[in-house]
Amino acid sequence: MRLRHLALVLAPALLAGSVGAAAPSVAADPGPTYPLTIDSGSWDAGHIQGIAIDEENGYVYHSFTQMLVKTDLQGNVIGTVEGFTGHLGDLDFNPEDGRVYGSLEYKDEESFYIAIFDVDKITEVGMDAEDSGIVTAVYLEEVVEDFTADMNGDGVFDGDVADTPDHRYGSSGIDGVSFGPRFGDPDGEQRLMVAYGIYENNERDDNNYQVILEYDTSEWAQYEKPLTQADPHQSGPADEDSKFFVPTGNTRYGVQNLTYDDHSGLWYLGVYRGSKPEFPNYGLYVVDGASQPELEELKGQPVEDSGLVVPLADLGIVDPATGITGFEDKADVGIEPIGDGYFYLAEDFDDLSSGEKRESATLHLMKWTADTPRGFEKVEEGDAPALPQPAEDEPDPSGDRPLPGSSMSSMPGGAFSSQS
Ligand SMILES: [Ca+2]
Ligand SMILES: [Ca+2]
Ligand SMILES: [Ca+2]
Repeated sequence: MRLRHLALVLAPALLAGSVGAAAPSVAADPGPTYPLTIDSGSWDAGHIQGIAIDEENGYVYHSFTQMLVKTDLQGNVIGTVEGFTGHLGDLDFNPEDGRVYGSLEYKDEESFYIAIFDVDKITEVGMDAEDSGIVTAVYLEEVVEDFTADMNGDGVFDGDVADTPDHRYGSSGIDGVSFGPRFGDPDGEQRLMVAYGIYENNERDDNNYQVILEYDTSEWAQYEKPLTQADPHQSGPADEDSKFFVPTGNTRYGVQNLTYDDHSGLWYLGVYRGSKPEFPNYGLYVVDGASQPELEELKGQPVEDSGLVVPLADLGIVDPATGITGFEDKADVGIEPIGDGYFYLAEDFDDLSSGEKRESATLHLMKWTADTPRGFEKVEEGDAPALPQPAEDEPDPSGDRPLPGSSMSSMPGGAFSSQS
Protein backbone atom coordinates (compact mmCIF):
# COMPACT_ATOMS: atom_id res chain seq x y z
CA MET A 1 0.00 0.00 0.00
CA ARG A 2 2.71 2.43 1.00
CA LEU A 3 4.78 1.73 -2.09
CA ARG A 4 1.84 2.17 -4.38
CA HIS A 5 1.02 5.48 -2.75
CA LEU A 6 4.62 6.63 -3.21
CA ALA A 7 4.56 5.71 -6.89
CA LEU A 8 1.41 7.70 -7.46
CA VAL A 9 2.99 10.75 -5.87
CA LEU A 10 6.29 10.39 -7.71
CA ALA A 11 5.09 9.61 -11.21
CA PRO A 12 3.45 12.96 -11.98
CA ALA A 13 6.39 14.81 -10.45
CA LEU A 14 8.85 12.95 -12.67
CA LEU A 15 6.74 13.56 -15.75
CA ALA A 16 6.44 17.23 -14.99
CA GLY A 17 10.18 17.50 -14.49
CA SER A 18 10.86 15.81 -17.78
CA VAL A 19 8.94 18.36 -19.82
CA GLY A 20 9.93 21.38 -17.76
CA ALA A 21 6.35 22.31 -16.95
CA ALA A 22 4.07 21.84 -13.98
CA ALA A 23 0.98 21.00 -16.01
CA PRO A 24 -1.05 18.20 -14.47
CA SER A 25 -0.92 14.97 -16.39
CA VAL A 26 -2.75 11.71 -16.18
CA ALA A 27 -0.84 8.82 -14.64
CA ALA A 28 -0.95 6.79 -17.88
CA ASP A 29 0.77 9.50 -19.93
CA PRO A 30 3.97 7.86 -21.23
CA GLY A 31 5.52 11.25 -22.05
CA PRO A 32 6.93 12.06 -25.48
CA THR A 33 7.69 9.03 -27.62
CA TYR A 34 9.64 8.36 -30.79
CA PRO A 35 7.58 9.11 -33.91
CA LEU A 36 6.36 6.16 -36.00
CA THR A 37 7.86 7.79 -39.10
CA ILE A 38 10.46 10.46 -39.82
CA ASP A 39 10.60 12.24 -43.19
CA SER A 40 14.06 12.61 -44.69
CA GLY A 41 12.89 15.42 -46.99
CA SER A 42 13.05 15.50 -50.80
CA TRP A 43 16.31 16.43 -52.43
CA ASP A 44 17.82 17.04 -55.85
CA ALA A 45 20.54 14.47 -55.22
CA GLY A 46 21.23 10.75 -55.34
CA HIS A 47 19.12 8.32 -53.33
CA ILE A 48 19.36 7.94 -49.57
CA GLN A 49 22.40 5.84 -48.63
CA GLY A 50 22.26 5.57 -44.86
CA ILE A 51 21.20 7.18 -41.60
CA ALA A 52 22.65 7.98 -38.20
CA ILE A 53 20.79 9.03 -35.07
CA ASP A 54 21.95 11.03 -32.05
CA GLU A 55 19.24 9.96 -29.62
CA GLU A 56 20.50 12.12 -26.77
CA ASN A 57 20.26 15.39 -28.68
CA GLY A 58 17.39 14.34 -30.94
CA TYR A 59 19.03 14.66 -34.37
CA VAL A 60 18.87 12.42 -37.41
CA TYR A 61 21.47 12.45 -40.22
CA HIS A 62 20.53 11.29 -43.70
CA SER A 63 23.11 10.63 -46.45
CA PHE A 64 21.78 11.49 -49.93
CA THR A 65 24.89 10.47 -51.95
CA GLN A 66 26.08 14.04 -52.68
CA MET A 67 24.80 15.69 -49.50
CA LEU A 68 24.23 15.18 -45.80
CA VAL A 69 20.88 16.25 -44.32
CA LYS A 70 20.42 17.02 -40.62
CA THR A 71 16.90 16.92 -39.21
CA ASP A 72 15.33 16.68 -35.81
CA LEU A 73 13.29 13.63 -34.84
CA GLN A 74 10.15 15.23 -36.30
CA GLY A 75 11.87 15.52 -39.68
CA ASN A 76 12.29 19.30 -39.53
CA VAL A 77 15.38 20.20 -41.55
CA ILE A 78 18.12 21.79 -39.45
CA GLY A 79 20.68 22.08 -42.23
CA THR A 80 22.55 20.38 -45.07
CA VAL A 81 26.14 19.89 -46.19
CA GLU A 82 26.37 19.86 -49.98
CA GLY A 83 28.82 19.69 -52.85
CA PHE A 84 30.25 16.19 -52.56
CA THR A 85 31.56 15.19 -55.99
CA GLY A 86 32.09 11.58 -54.91
CA HIS A 87 29.73 9.06 -53.29
CA LEU A 88 28.72 9.61 -49.68
CA GLY A 89 27.44 6.27 -48.40
CA ASP A 90 26.39 4.86 -45.05
CA LEU A 91 26.82 6.77 -41.78
CA ASP A 92 27.15 6.37 -38.05
CA PHE A 93 27.14 8.71 -35.07
CA ASN A 94 30.13 8.46 -32.72
CA PRO A 95 28.88 8.91 -29.16
CA GLU A 96 32.48 9.41 -27.96
CA ASP A 97 33.12 12.61 -29.92
CA GLY A 98 29.63 13.70 -30.98
CA ARG A 99 30.46 13.57 -34.71
CA VAL A 100 29.03 11.68 -37.69
CA TYR A 101 31.27 9.37 -39.75
CA GLY A 102 30.44 8.30 -43.29
CA SER A 103 32.04 6.38 -46.15
CA LEU A 104 33.10 8.57 -49.08
CA GLU A 105 34.30 7.25 -52.43
CA TYR A 106 36.08 8.82 -55.41
CA LYS A 107 36.53 5.76 -57.60
CA ASP A 108 37.96 7.54 -60.65
CA GLU A 109 40.57 9.16 -58.43
CA GLU A 110 41.13 5.82 -56.61
CA SER A 111 40.55 7.59 -53.29
CA PHE A 112 38.45 6.25 -50.44
CA TYR A 113 37.79 8.06 -47.19
CA ILE A 114 35.88 8.18 -43.99
CA ALA A 115 34.32 11.65 -43.94
CA ILE A 116 33.91 13.08 -40.44
CA PHE A 117 31.23 15.72 -39.88
CA ASP A 118 31.41 18.22 -37.03
CA VAL A 119 27.63 18.13 -36.92
CA ASP A 120 27.15 20.83 -34.26
CA LYS A 121 28.18 23.28 -37.00
CA ILE A 122 25.37 22.21 -39.36
CA THR A 123 22.89 25.02 -38.78
CA GLU A 124 21.57 25.99 -42.23
CA VAL A 125 20.70 24.55 -45.62
CA GLY A 126 23.42 24.63 -48.28
CA MET A 127 26.61 24.55 -46.22
CA ASP A 128 29.67 23.57 -48.26
CA ALA A 129 31.47 20.23 -47.94
CA GLU A 130 34.88 21.84 -48.45
CA ASP A 131 34.68 25.45 -47.26
CA SER A 132 32.46 25.41 -44.18
CA GLY A 133 34.94 23.76 -41.80
CA ILE A 134 32.49 20.93 -41.11
CA VAL A 135 34.07 18.01 -42.97
CA THR A 136 37.43 16.33 -42.53
CA ALA A 137 38.48 13.13 -44.25
CA VAL A 138 40.74 10.19 -43.43
CA TYR A 139 42.15 8.19 -46.35
CA LEU A 140 41.91 4.39 -46.25
CA GLU A 141 44.95 2.92 -47.99
CA GLU A 142 43.82 -0.69 -47.60
CA VAL A 143 40.64 -0.04 -49.57
CA VAL A 144 42.62 1.55 -52.40
CA GLU A 145 44.97 -1.46 -52.57
CA ASP A 146 42.14 -3.99 -52.84
CA PHE A 147 40.03 -1.88 -55.20
CA THR A 148 42.92 -1.34 -57.63
CA ALA A 149 44.33 -4.90 -57.49
CA ASP A 150 45.24 -6.27 -60.93
CA MET A 151 44.02 -9.77 -60.11
CA ASN A 152 44.62 -11.39 -63.48
CA GLY A 153 48.14 -9.95 -63.69
CA ASP A 154 47.76 -8.55 -67.19
CA GLY A 155 49.35 -5.27 -66.15
CA VAL A 156 46.04 -3.42 -66.55
CA PHE A 157 43.70 -2.31 -63.80
CA ASP A 158 40.26 -2.33 -65.37
CA GLY A 159 38.82 0.51 -63.25
CA ASP A 160 35.24 0.96 -62.02
CA VAL A 161 33.65 -1.98 -63.81
CA ALA A 162 32.04 -5.14 -62.40
CA ASP A 163 32.73 -7.39 -65.39
CA THR A 164 36.41 -8.08 -64.74
CA PRO A 165 38.57 -10.43 -62.72
CA ASP A 166 40.29 -7.37 -61.17
CA HIS A 167 39.56 -5.90 -57.69
CA ARG A 168 40.65 -8.17 -54.79
CA TYR A 169 37.60 -9.96 -53.30
CA GLY A 170 35.60 -8.12 -55.97
CA SER A 171 35.95 -4.86 -54.02
CA SER A 172 34.11 -1.86 -55.46
CA GLY A 173 35.08 0.46 -52.59
CA ILE A 174 33.27 1.02 -49.29
CA ASP A 175 29.75 1.67 -48.08
CA GLY A 176 28.41 0.26 -44.75
CA VAL A 177 29.96 1.82 -41.62
CA SER A 178 29.23 1.44 -37.93
CA PHE A 179 30.82 1.87 -34.55
CA GLY A 180 30.79 -1.18 -32.35
CA PRO A 181 33.08 -3.65 -30.61
CA ARG A 182 35.53 -5.83 -32.53
CA PHE A 183 33.99 -9.10 -33.68
CA GLY A 184 34.32 -11.68 -30.90
CA ASP A 185 35.00 -8.99 -28.25
CA PRO A 186 31.55 -7.64 -27.30
CA ASP A 187 32.83 -6.00 -24.11
CA GLY A 188 35.77 -4.33 -25.83
CA GLU A 189 36.36 -0.71 -26.81
CA GLN A 190 34.34 0.62 -29.72
CA ARG A 191 35.88 0.46 -33.16
CA LEU A 192 34.84 1.84 -36.52
CA MET A 193 33.93 -1.04 -38.80
CA VAL A 194 34.01 -0.26 -42.53
CA ALA A 195 32.46 -2.65 -45.05
CA TYR A 196 33.49 -3.04 -48.67
CA GLY A 197 31.22 -2.61 -51.58
CA ILE A 198 31.59 -5.79 -53.69
CA TYR A 199 30.67 -5.80 -57.34
CA GLU A 200 27.95 -8.17 -58.43
CA ASN A 201 29.74 -10.64 -60.69
CA ASN A 202 28.50 -14.21 -61.08
CA GLU A 203 31.48 -15.36 -63.14
CA ARG A 204 34.07 -15.39 -60.36
CA ASP A 205 34.29 -17.33 -57.07
CA ASP A 206 36.52 -15.02 -55.01
CA ASN A 207 33.75 -12.48 -54.28
CA ASN A 208 31.50 -14.49 -51.95
CA TYR A 209 32.58 -12.81 -48.70
CA GLN A 210 31.60 -9.48 -47.26
CA VAL A 211 34.83 -7.74 -46.21
CA ILE A 212 34.86 -5.54 -43.11
CA LEU A 213 37.83 -3.47 -41.89
CA GLU A 214 38.35 -2.50 -38.25
CA TYR A 215 39.83 0.88 -37.23
CA ASP A 216 40.56 2.48 -33.86
CA THR A 217 39.46 6.05 -34.59
CA SER A 218 40.71 7.34 -31.24
CA GLU A 219 44.09 7.61 -33.05
CA TRP A 220 42.75 9.52 -36.03
CA ALA A 221 43.25 13.18 -35.08
CA GLN A 222 46.74 12.98 -36.65
CA TYR A 223 45.24 11.96 -40.02
CA GLU A 224 42.18 14.18 -40.32
CA LYS A 225 42.46 16.78 -43.08
CA PRO A 226 39.85 18.95 -44.77
CA LEU A 227 38.32 17.49 -47.88
CA THR A 228 40.16 18.54 -51.08
CA GLN A 229 38.12 16.99 -53.87
CA ALA A 230 40.03 18.45 -56.84
CA ASP A 231 43.30 17.11 -55.44
CA PRO A 232 42.41 14.24 -53.08
CA HIS A 233 44.76 13.94 -50.10
CA GLN A 234 46.17 10.63 -48.88
CA SER A 235 46.35 11.22 -45.15
CA GLY A 236 45.32 8.15 -43.22
CA PRO A 237 46.47 5.04 -41.39
CA ALA A 238 48.83 2.74 -43.31
CA ASP A 239 46.84 -0.30 -42.22
CA GLU A 240 43.56 -1.40 -40.75
CA ASP A 241 43.61 -2.98 -37.29
CA SER A 242 41.91 -6.13 -38.56
CA LYS A 243 40.17 -7.42 -41.65
CA PHE A 244 37.17 -9.74 -41.41
CA PHE A 245 35.28 -11.89 -43.90
CA VAL A 246 31.60 -12.80 -43.61
CA PRO A 247 30.45 -15.67 -45.86
CA THR A 248 27.11 -14.49 -47.28
CA GLY A 249 27.67 -15.21 -50.97
CA ASN A 250 28.10 -12.41 -53.50
CA THR A 251 25.72 -9.45 -53.21
CA ARG A 252 25.27 -6.36 -55.39
CA TYR A 253 27.68 -3.72 -54.03
CA GLY A 254 28.45 -5.53 -50.79
CA VAL A 255 27.30 -4.33 -47.40
CA GLN A 256 25.17 -1.28 -48.17
CA ASN A 257 24.30 -0.61 -44.54
CA LEU A 258 26.12 -1.78 -41.45
CA THR A 259 24.95 -1.22 -37.91
CA TYR A 260 25.62 -2.59 -34.44
CA ASP A 261 22.89 -2.84 -31.82
CA ASP A 262 24.09 -2.65 -28.20
CA HIS A 263 20.80 -4.06 -26.96
CA SER A 264 21.04 -7.38 -28.83
CA GLY A 265 24.79 -7.47 -29.34
CA LEU A 266 24.10 -8.15 -33.02
CA TRP A 267 25.61 -6.69 -36.19
CA TYR A 268 23.21 -6.07 -39.08
CA LEU A 269 24.41 -6.18 -42.71
CA GLY A 270 21.83 -4.76 -45.14
CA VAL A 271 22.46 -5.58 -48.81
CA TYR A 272 21.09 -5.33 -52.32
CA ARG A 273 20.31 -8.95 -53.08
CA GLY A 274 22.84 -10.95 -55.04
CA SER A 275 21.91 -13.19 -57.95
CA LYS A 276 24.21 -16.20 -57.85
CA PRO A 277 21.81 -19.16 -58.05
CA GLU A 278 23.77 -21.25 -55.55
CA PHE A 279 23.15 -18.74 -52.72
CA PRO A 280 19.92 -17.77 -50.89
CA ASN A 281 20.39 -14.04 -51.65
CA TYR A 282 18.68 -12.58 -48.57
CA GLY A 283 18.27 -8.86 -47.98
CA LEU A 284 19.67 -8.82 -44.46
CA TYR A 285 22.43 -10.80 -42.76
CA VAL A 286 23.11 -10.84 -39.02
CA VAL A 287 26.30 -11.55 -37.08
CA ASP A 288 26.43 -12.21 -33.34
CA GLY A 289 29.07 -9.83 -31.94
CA ALA A 290 30.17 -12.53 -29.48
CA SER A 291 31.01 -15.07 -32.21
CA GLN A 292 34.75 -15.68 -32.48
CA PRO A 293 36.37 -15.02 -35.86
CA GLU A 294 38.47 -17.98 -37.04
CA LEU A 295 41.56 -17.76 -39.24
CA GLU A 296 40.66 -19.87 -42.26
CA GLU A 297 41.58 -20.37 -45.86
CA LEU A 298 39.35 -18.11 -47.96
CA LYS A 299 37.36 -20.07 -50.51
CA GLY A 300 37.49 -19.42 -54.23
CA GLN A 301 40.59 -17.22 -54.30
CA PRO A 302 42.84 -17.23 -57.39
CA VAL A 303 45.88 -17.67 -55.14
CA GLU A 304 45.79 -19.26 -51.70
CA ASP A 305 44.70 -16.66 -49.15
CA SER A 306 43.48 -16.77 -45.58
CA GLY A 307 41.57 -14.40 -43.33
CA LEU A 308 39.52 -13.99 -40.16
CA VAL A 309 36.14 -15.45 -41.02
CA VAL A 310 33.16 -14.37 -38.92
CA PRO A 311 30.20 -16.78 -38.88
CA LEU A 312 26.63 -15.67 -39.52
CA ALA A 313 24.30 -15.74 -36.50
CA ASP A 314 22.29 -18.83 -35.71
CA LEU A 315 19.11 -16.86 -36.44
CA GLY A 316 16.57 -16.41 -39.20
CA ILE A 317 16.02 -18.39 -42.35
CA VAL A 318 18.47 -21.24 -42.87
CA ASP A 319 19.37 -22.09 -46.45
CA PRO A 320 19.50 -25.90 -46.54
CA ALA A 321 22.09 -26.09 -49.30
CA THR A 322 24.68 -23.71 -47.87
CA GLY A 323 23.69 -23.25 -44.21
CA ILE A 324 23.69 -19.47 -44.82
CA THR A 325 21.28 -17.63 -42.49
CA GLY A 326 19.50 -14.34 -42.98
CA PHE A 327 16.29 -12.32 -43.17
CA GLU A 328 14.20 -10.72 -45.88
CA ASP A 329 13.55 -7.21 -44.54
CA LYS A 330 14.77 -4.22 -46.52
CA ALA A 331 17.80 -2.74 -44.77
CA ASP A 332 19.79 -1.43 -47.73
CA VAL A 333 19.39 2.37 -47.52
CA GLY A 334 19.12 3.06 -43.79
CA ILE A 335 19.05 1.03 -40.58
CA GLU A 336 19.82 2.38 -37.14
CA PRO A 337 18.96 1.13 -33.63
CA ILE A 338 17.67 3.52 -30.96
CA GLY A 339 17.78 1.11 -28.01
CA ASP A 340 15.60 -1.58 -26.41
CA GLY A 341 15.24 -3.47 -29.70
CA TYR A 342 13.77 -0.53 -31.63
CA PHE A 343 15.20 0.65 -34.95
CA TYR A 344 14.50 3.03 -37.77
CA LEU A 345 14.60 1.49 -41.25
CA ALA A 346 14.63 3.72 -44.32
CA GLU A 347 12.30 3.32 -47.29
CA ASP A 348 13.42 5.31 -50.34
CA PHE A 349 11.14 6.68 -53.05
CA ASP A 350 10.94 9.28 -55.82
CA ASP A 351 9.03 12.45 -54.90
CA LEU A 352 7.42 13.82 -58.07
CA SER A 353 5.18 16.36 -56.30
CA SER A 354 7.24 19.36 -57.45
CA GLY A 355 6.95 18.28 -61.10
CA GLU A 356 10.54 17.07 -61.06
CA LYS A 357 11.94 13.89 -59.63
CA ARG A 358 13.52 14.36 -56.24
CA GLU A 359 14.94 11.68 -53.99
CA SER A 360 13.11 11.14 -50.74
CA ALA A 361 12.76 8.67 -47.90
CA THR A 362 10.63 7.77 -44.92
CA LEU A 363 12.20 6.25 -41.82
CA HIS A 364 9.90 3.71 -40.18
CA LEU A 365 10.00 2.83 -36.50
CA MET A 366 10.48 -0.95 -36.27
CA LYS A 367 10.95 -3.56 -33.57
CA TRP A 368 13.48 -6.35 -33.94
CA THR A 369 11.72 -9.71 -33.47
CA ALA A 370 14.22 -12.09 -35.12
CA ASP A 371 11.12 -13.82 -36.56
CA THR A 372 11.36 -15.25 -40.05
CA PRO A 373 11.18 -14.17 -42.72
CA ARG A 374 11.58 -10.42 -42.14
CA GLY A 375 13.24 -10.06 -38.73
CA PHE A 376 11.50 -6.73 -37.98
CA GLU A 377 7.91 -5.63 -37.51
CA LYS A 378 6.41 -2.16 -37.72
CA VAL A 379 5.65 -0.47 -34.41
CA GLU A 380 1.97 0.38 -34.05
CA GLU A 381 0.45 3.59 -32.71
CA GLY A 382 0.69 3.59 -28.91
CA ASP A 383 3.62 1.15 -28.80
CA ALA A 384 6.43 3.61 -29.54
CA PRO A 385 9.21 3.84 -26.94
CA ALA A 386 9.73 6.95 -24.81
CA LEU A 387 12.29 9.53 -25.89
CA PRO A 388 15.41 9.71 -23.73
CA GLN A 389 15.17 12.16 -20.84
CA PRO A 390 17.26 15.30 -21.42
CA ALA A 391 20.57 15.17 -19.58
CA GLU A 392 20.54 17.35 -16.45
CA ASP A 393 23.33 19.67 -17.56
CA GLU A 394 21.80 20.52 -20.91
CA PRO A 395 19.79 23.67 -21.48
CA ASP A 396 16.06 23.27 -21.18
CA PRO A 397 14.70 23.33 -24.75
CA SER A 398 11.53 25.05 -23.53
CA GLY A 399 13.67 28.01 -22.51
CA ASP A 400 12.28 28.47 -19.03
CA ARG A 401 15.61 27.67 -17.43
CA PRO A 402 17.92 30.36 -18.86
CA LEU A 403 21.68 30.14 -18.56
CA PRO A 404 22.65 33.70 -17.66
CA GLY A 405 25.77 35.13 -19.30
CA SER A 406 26.75 31.88 -20.86
CA SER A 407 26.70 30.34 -24.32
CA MET A 408 26.94 26.62 -24.98
CA SER A 409 30.48 26.80 -26.29
CA SER A 410 31.78 28.77 -23.32
CA MET A 411 30.27 26.60 -20.62
CA PRO A 412 33.00 25.60 -18.19
CA GLY A 413 33.67 22.10 -17.01
CA GLY A 414 32.84 20.35 -20.27
CA ALA A 415 29.15 20.36 -19.48
CA PHE A 416 28.34 19.80 -23.14
CA SER A 417 31.01 17.33 -24.04
CA SER A 418 29.76 14.00 -25.24
CA GLN A 419 29.85 11.11 -22.81
CA SER A 420 30.30 7.56 -23.98
CA1 LIG B 1 24.75 2.59 -50.51
CA1 LIG C 1 43.82 -6.73 -64.86
CA1 LIG D 1 25.55 2.53 -40.45
